[in-house]
Amino acid sequence: MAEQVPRAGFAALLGRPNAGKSTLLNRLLGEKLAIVTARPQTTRSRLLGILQHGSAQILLLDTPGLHAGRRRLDAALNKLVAEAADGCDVACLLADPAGGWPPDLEELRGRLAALGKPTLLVATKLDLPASAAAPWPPRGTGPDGAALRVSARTGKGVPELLDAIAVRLPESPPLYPSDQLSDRPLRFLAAELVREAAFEALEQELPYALAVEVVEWDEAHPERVRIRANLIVERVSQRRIAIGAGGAMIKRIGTQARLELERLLGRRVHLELWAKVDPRWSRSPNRLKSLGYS
Ligand SMILES: Nc1nc2c(ncn2[C@@H]2O[C@H](COP(=O)(O)OP(=O)(O)OP(=O)(O)O)[C@@H](O)[C@H]2O)c(=O)[nH]1
Ligand SMILES: [Mg+2]
Repeated sequence: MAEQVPRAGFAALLGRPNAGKSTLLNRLLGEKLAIVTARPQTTRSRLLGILQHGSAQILLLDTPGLHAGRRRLDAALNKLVAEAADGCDVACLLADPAGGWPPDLEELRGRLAALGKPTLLVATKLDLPASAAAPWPPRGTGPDGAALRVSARTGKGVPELLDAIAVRLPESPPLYPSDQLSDRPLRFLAAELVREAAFEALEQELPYALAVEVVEWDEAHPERVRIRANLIVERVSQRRIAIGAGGAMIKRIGTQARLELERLLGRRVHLELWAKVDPRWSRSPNRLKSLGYS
């Protein structure tokens, strides 16, 4: 029988880069909130998605992938992951089973167990034969985690995952207004969509060194929103790549980003993109903060 007690709380999606956390967040919400790319380390901040499931309000937290980098940005991201893990009511540890069970995830699982946190072990990418064929739950993870398999691509296993999260949340009235989708302002989501378009267009040419800031947002025109954004890179050579021959690259990024922004805002968008050099952006605590990464 369906449970009627109102519940509410935070469910963190945790895992290595590329495990499929952001894709799953979008699938669980039924909306594209988080950006997704084929390259690891796409997510750089904690992103809250708010969802009603039966009588439970699930506050889903997308997080950056756990990784061992030593740059200031890496440290800031891993701190966000640790905070999300410690602060959540239910932890979902995600891994593509085709890649095995990573030691840092096992370490995190141990820490969550010591804290007494309800933990779900979630195998992702069930639609891929290699992932579906790999054993789950991983050996040696002990009996304390409930194990599930999902595909964010097809939606298989998603209702079961939502049920499993909901029953583990504390009894509580809703914590956010029921019509709110996220805790992030549109301006931040817009900057993320531009970053996604840039990551896709630039492929491997600009590995990590790109950030986006929205510097102007003008709704004075009744029919369209005018947005000006900077692509921030660390070197002059990277700026040249981001602009491309005759401006072709930045134009391509702008066109793709504009389509996504129009979908997000439900309005026509005039997007102006500039490429800027800031050699210190990923090392400056203030900069990381103003970009929403810490
Ligand atoms: N086939 C398949 N691919 C998936 C699925 N979920 C995610 N992917 C792909 O896996 C890649 C990484 O997905 P993301 O959702 O960005 O992964 P993430 O865990 O958020 O990665 P970071 O933000 O880098 O930590 C993308 O190319 C996705 O399209 C799935 O259920 N099936
Ligand atoms: Mg992500």
